[in-house]
Amino acid sequence: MELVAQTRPPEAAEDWTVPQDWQSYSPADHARWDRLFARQAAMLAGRAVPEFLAGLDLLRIARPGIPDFDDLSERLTRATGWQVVAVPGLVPDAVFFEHLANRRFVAGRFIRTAEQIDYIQEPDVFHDVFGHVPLLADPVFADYMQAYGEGGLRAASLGAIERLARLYWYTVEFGLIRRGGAVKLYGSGIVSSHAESLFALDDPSPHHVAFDLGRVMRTPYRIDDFQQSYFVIDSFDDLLRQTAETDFAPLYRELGGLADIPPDVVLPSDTVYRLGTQRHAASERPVP
Ligand code: HBI
Ligand code: FE
Repeated sequence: MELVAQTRPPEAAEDWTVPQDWQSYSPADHARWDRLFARQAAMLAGRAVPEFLAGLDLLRIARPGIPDFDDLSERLTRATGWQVVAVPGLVPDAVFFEHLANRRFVAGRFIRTAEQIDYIQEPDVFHDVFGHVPLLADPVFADYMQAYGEGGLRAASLGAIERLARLYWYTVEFGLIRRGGAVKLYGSGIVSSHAESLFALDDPSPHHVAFDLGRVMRTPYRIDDFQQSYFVIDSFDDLLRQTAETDFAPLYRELGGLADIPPDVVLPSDTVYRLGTQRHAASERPVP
């Protein structure tokens, strides 16, 4: 699932980390962060799962400017033992998993340009810190992320990284959660995107389907447009339990004999919370 050819830049350490070099952000960089932050914070009240909003608060991510990873790590370590470390961009899968397994979240240190405000391919500091870090202050989600890293290291040796990447995609990046009779956002790819925060909940196009581990691992995803199906978990406890209690090696073997399920398809065996119209994908209009 590597998007780019990867060779370690000379300034990066063996584990691919680099200093964040916080002093080198310009006033314009901080202003772009503030603009992104203000827009998302306003829209997420009531849409994001409360644990996400609590994490923003606990970690003081609302303070003006791009967060300093050392400050952030200090607060995060007190909450759940996680740290945030800077990397130059996407890192190889094995490096990524090794950091997660050791409760280190790797974050891009660059910030998108003004032209990229609404869409970027490589994860920048806004996606990584605003999108991912708040939930790492939640003890259950924090354990899930570590378990994912450990599972990744095992999946690599079983040739199953693509399947495991689908799990990451449909939970950590684009997951929805049921809470108090409503569906809320928790996936970082959604909460860090203005347009997808609206689309995932308010647009009638996408399906909302109950999360099931094997089902999700059979579902390819798109990286160039809004998702066609979102998978809805019951709780972070349930997500952690489903993954912790599953022996992945036999599951990978079982799935090897089953066809992929296109992302616009629902199965008779699915619990469908909302059957989408799929109108957005059918219109073939790429995200601007
Ligand atoms: N590197 N910096 C960075 N961020 C990611 O989210 C990331 C990565 N490398 C690999 C990767 N994700 C994926 O392989 C896994 O989620 C499967
Ligand atoms: Fe991400």
